This record gives sequence, structure tokens and C-alpha cells, in this order.
Amino acid sequence: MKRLLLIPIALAGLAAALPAAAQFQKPEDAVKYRQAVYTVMAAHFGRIGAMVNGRVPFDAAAAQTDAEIATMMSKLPFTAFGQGTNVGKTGAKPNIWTDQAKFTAAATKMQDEMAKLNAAAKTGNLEQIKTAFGATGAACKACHDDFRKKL
Ligand code: ASC
Repeated sequence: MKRLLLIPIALAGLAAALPAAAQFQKPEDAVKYRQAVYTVMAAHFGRIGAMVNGRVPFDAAAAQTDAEIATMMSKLPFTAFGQGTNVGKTGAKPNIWTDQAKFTAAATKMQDEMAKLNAAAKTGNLEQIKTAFGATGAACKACHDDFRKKL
């Protein structure tokens, strides 16, 4: 019984250790995955933006939920930029794969600012949320400027 239980645990450990590329069946799947994650992240980040900009009334509980989801999403896209995933309909620029240190730094900056936005949302203080929202948006934009094709 105990041994049988260990098998799925061992498999899960193995899956986590596999190269990110191996977690997607096809390169196109990685593209779809990261685009889906950015879509969800932008939707929830945007809802906070609407409150910050006064387009919708501030709702502290909603902002907290949106920030939590956006923070979760912020952690996901970067395993989906493995070698060989610069394929198909992508807004990703090729320098993602040639300037990886800079791309990772930009990604980490966004994640750090998003985590601060999440902490600010938990306070329920709109001024703190506004400040953190601005810093997070700047981190999104900085990465887009360097690594996303112009729309
Ligand atoms: C958003 C969104 C982005 C960022 C970026 C910030 O709401 O969808 O991609 O903010 O525009 O400059």
C-alpha cells in the first residue's frame, strides 16, 4: 500500500524535474498555454485597473480576488517559452531566446511587482493599490517594449 502510494509521488517529482519543453506535447501547445495565461492575467489585472482609474467603483474584495488570480497567473507563462517554441502565431520576439537573462529579469520584475500589488490588495487601501498597480503596469510595459512584437 505504502509503496503504491509512492509511485504517483515519484512520478509527480519526475514531471516537475523534466525540462519545461517536455511538459507540452507540441511547441504550439506551449504558445497556446502562455497566451491563455496572459489573457487571464490581463483580464484580472484590468479589472483592478478599472477600479484604480475610477471607471468602476472600488470593491476591496473583488480587487483582492483579482490580484490573487493575477499573481497566480504571473508565475505561469515562463515555463512555456522553452527552446523551439518560437512558432506559429506569436507576439513573442526572437530575442526572448537569445537574450534570456534579460527576459528572465523582466519577467521576475513583473512577478515581484505583481506580488506587491497582491499584498496591497489585501490591505484594502485604494491608494496603496493604485501605487502598486502603476508599478506593475510599468513592469508589464517594459517587458512588452523589449520582447513583444508591436501590434
Ligand atoms: C494591462 C494589460 C497589459 C498591461 C500593459 C501595461 O492591463 O493588459 O498588457 O496592462 O498594458 O502597460
